[in-house]
Amino acid sequence: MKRINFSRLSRRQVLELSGLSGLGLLLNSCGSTFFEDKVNKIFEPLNQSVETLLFNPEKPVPEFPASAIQEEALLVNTFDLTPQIDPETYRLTIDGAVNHPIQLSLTDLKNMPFTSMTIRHVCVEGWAAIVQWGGVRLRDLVAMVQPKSHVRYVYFKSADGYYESWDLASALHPQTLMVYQKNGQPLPVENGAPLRLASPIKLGYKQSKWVTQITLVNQLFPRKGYWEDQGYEWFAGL
Ligand SMILES: Nc1nc2c(c(=O)[nH]1)N[C@H]1C(S)=C(S)[C@@H](COP(=O)(O)O)O[C@H]1N2
Ligand SMILES: [Mo]
Repeated sequence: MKRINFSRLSRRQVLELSGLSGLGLLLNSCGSTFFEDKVNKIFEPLNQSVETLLFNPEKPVPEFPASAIQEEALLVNTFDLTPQIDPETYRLTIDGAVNHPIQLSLTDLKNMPFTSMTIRHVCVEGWAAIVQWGGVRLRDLVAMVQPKSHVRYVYFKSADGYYESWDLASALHPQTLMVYQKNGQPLPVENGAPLRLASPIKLGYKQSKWVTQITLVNQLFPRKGYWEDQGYEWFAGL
């Protein structure tokens, strides 16, 4: 994995990221509900605390060389209409159980540290493709909003009505990215422009396209995800 453009991080952003150091003080004091405890038991050991996961990133999955990219193999898989989003007015909202909810423009996102990865995308329908994705780490976005201690899951809302939920550990994996680039080019609209999820640790249907809102929550809602609510597995790990 390659990280560049560190110098483009503003002083304010660096301060915001480092503001996490005070997080530990706020944590583990609030009582959790019976339901939450039950859910946490079921999904253990997924439910490590947000601060543990932010400060101790999991090991990366091996990546592929650029020569392995399979340009034609990534099939467009969209359940309904393709939303057309104006990149100028687009805003990504990050909210929920956080101390500092934010709205980011595409320019804000492009000014954050850039990460590129070449990984395999696997669709449950029986096809796969090696793809290069470029964008920002979701963990950097989560760090910016300063999550509360009881955050355990992350919801993603898409402009086409798609929705998804992820466990926190997978969302904070160093190769879980919000991307605006595919195979070295600006992300095409059919693949989720202006911004989509990409990660080598989850099946294709977990990787929401056209993401407009990321919400950090302490428990799963009855609606877990577009395909999950029709019987597909929720965790969908690779
Ligand atoms: N918003 C949204 N995201 C989505 C989907 C969708 O229909 N809508 N399909 C999912 C499925 S099943 C797969 S395999 C991948 C496909 O991504 P691609 O169309 O860029 O190949 O997107 C996922 N993300
Ligand atoms: Mo898929």
